[in-house]
Amino acid sequence: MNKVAIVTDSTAYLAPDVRDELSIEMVPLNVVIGEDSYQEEVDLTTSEFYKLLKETEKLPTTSQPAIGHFVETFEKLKAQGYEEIVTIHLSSKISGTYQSAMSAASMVEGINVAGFDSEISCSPQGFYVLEAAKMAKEGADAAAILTRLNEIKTSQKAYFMVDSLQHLHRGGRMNAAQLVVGNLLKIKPILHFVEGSIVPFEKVRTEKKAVARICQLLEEDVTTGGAYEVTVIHANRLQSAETIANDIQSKFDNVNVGISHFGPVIGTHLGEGSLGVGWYKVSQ
Ligand code: MYR
Repeated sequence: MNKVAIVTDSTAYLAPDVRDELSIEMVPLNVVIGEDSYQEEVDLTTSEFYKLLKETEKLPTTSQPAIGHFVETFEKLKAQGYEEIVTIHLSSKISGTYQSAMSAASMVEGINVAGFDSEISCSPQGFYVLEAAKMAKEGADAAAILTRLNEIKTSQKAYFMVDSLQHLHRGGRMNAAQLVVGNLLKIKPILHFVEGSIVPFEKVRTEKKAVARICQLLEEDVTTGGAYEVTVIHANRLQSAETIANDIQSKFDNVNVGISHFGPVIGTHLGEGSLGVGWYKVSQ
C-alpha cells in the first residue's frame, strides 16, 4: 500500500475510474439549483447540471465542502494506515475549499496533512493530482511529491474564455472594473490565473481569434522542446473541444492532448459554452 494518500476536490473533474485506479480520494463542492442542493460529481453529473440550467430561472450558487467532510476523509485515511496525506485544491483565491482542508488538517492528530494550493482549477488542477497519485503509488513521500508539484507549477499555463463576464462577476470572482471594460468594448477577453486570481490576459473580439491566440501561446511553449500534457476544457461544447484538441494533436508530436469539462461548480461561475486550454511540461 502507498504510504501517502492523495486527496483532491471535485473541481479537478477526474473521472471516477481514474480516481479509483490511482486511489485518489475526492471531496465534493456543492451547487444549489432552485430549492435543491447537490454534491457535484456525487449526486449531480455535468450533463444533468447543464440540462437543469436550461430549465431553471434562478441562477445556481456554489459552496465549498464543510470542514467536517475533510475531517472525516482524513480520519478515514489515517485509519486505513496511511502515514501522510497530500491534499490538492482549487485556487484559494477563488474558493474557501483549500482553507477548509487546512482547518480540518489542524484538527486531525497523528497524521501529517500537507496542503497544495493549485492556484488554478479543473483539469489543470487534475494534472497535479494525477502526478501526485502516480508518485505516491511508486512510494514517494509527501515532501518529494510537493517538490515535483511546485516544479510543475513553473511550466503550467491555462487560458480560457467565457461567453459573458456576468457569471464571473455575479459570483464575485471578477472585479467590477474588469467587467465594465469587457462589456463596454464588447470584447471576449482571454482570461487566465495570476497568483491564483482570475484576470484578463488579452482582449480579442471573436472566439475564433481567441482560440488562435491560445494555440499560438501553446506553440511558443511546446516548440522549445520536451514533452507536454495538454487539456482542452469545455462547458457543454464537446464538439468544439474535439476540434481544438484534434488540431493541436495533429500539429505537434511532443504533446498528449486530453479533453475535460467545466463541471457544475465551475460551470456556474463561467457559464455554458466556455472553453479553455491548459498545459504543462512533463519532461525535458
Ligand atoms: C466555491 O463556491 O467555493 C467555488 C467557487 C468556484 C469559483 C470558480 C471561478 C472560475 C474558475 C475558472 C477555472 C478555469 C480553469 C482553467
